[in-house]
Amino acid sequence: MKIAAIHAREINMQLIAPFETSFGVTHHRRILLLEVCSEDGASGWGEVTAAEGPFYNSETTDTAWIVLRNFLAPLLVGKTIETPEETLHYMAPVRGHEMAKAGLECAVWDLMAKCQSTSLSQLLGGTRAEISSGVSLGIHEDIGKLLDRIAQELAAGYQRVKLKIKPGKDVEVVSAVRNRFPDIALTVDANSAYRLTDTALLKKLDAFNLTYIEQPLEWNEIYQHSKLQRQLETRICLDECIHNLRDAQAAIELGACKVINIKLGRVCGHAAARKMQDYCMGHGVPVWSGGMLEAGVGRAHNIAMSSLPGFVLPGDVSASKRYWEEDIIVPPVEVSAQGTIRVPDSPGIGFEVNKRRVEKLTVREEEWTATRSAGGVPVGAS
Ligand code: OSB
Ligand code: MG
Repeated sequence: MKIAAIHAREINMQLIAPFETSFGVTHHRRILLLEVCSEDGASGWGEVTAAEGPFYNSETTDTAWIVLRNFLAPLLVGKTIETPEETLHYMAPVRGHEMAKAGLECAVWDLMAKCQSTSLSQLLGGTRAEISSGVSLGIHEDIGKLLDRIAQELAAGYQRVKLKIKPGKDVEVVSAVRNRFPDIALTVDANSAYRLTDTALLKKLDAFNLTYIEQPLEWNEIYQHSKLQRQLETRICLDECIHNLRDAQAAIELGACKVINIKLGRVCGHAAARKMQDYCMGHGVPVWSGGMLEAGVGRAHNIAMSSLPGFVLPGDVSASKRYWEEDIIVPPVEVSAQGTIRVPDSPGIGFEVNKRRVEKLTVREEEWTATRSAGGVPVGAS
């Protein structure tokens, strides 16, 4: 299959409610959508999960656009691809920029699946017809409102609740939630807000029977987590500092975590995610799908990934309506009363991209073709 063009669009979308983490508040999203087109007119969709600012990781919507436009697209357009795994190989000269690469890699997987008239889940080797869904709840000023919100999510069927925490919004909040909901599957996510010197405070969380504590320490630091894990009863789940299979291997060997959150964007796409979950499964480390406040395309890719056998814990992949007035895919992602999402079996990601809605939300678009990139990597090209 020859990649003829890449159509890039930036869409802007308002979140239904602001989402607060230890590193900031998000009100609206600036999302890059990538449509990879083959010579014969078929296309596949990917979503770049970089955030607006470099506060979760170092990428942003704008850095992804530049790197895609000037470096990644030229490496891919005009190439003939037999298997989706080759996509990463072509993009290998570019270091880092995992989320930008993943946007393209995921689009190629969708395209390949469509060309083979098979579902993305099936092409990946997924084994689940439905996946388990949990919710990630932002930091709330008011504990009463947080408790009400949790009650509402549990009533909707969600199987696990994850609370964002930060210094000053931790033990007291978790204690109140545990008191009110003694039996629910409960986790916390610090997004790197603590240091090893906070060990005594973090040990207090051992009292609340949490399924895990997500990314308590530095975003780029595995070793410190191994020191912390030795002192905690609660399992550590790493998110920010796992970028590839080697990071996962190092973290597991060092005892830095006992659970891993896999995000397609952070690990460079489906091929890498699949290898990681396989390795983790072989080492008794449960994994689950994280989320990055994705629109429908990213959400659909997360669902397909979560159908792989290593994804044994509920993910942060929840219903479209928790985020958006109207999603960009049809049908929107829906969650059953049992807290599950059905894995589509129609071709590709299994959801239709609502082009009319996408057009309405688009603030910039460009098409990158082979002609423009003829001559290889246009370093510094504009
Ligand atoms: O750490 O998992 C995270 C959102 C933005 C950046 C980082 C994270 C998150 C979430 C939200 O937890 C997950 C979601 O509902 O998409
Ligand atoms: Mg996280």
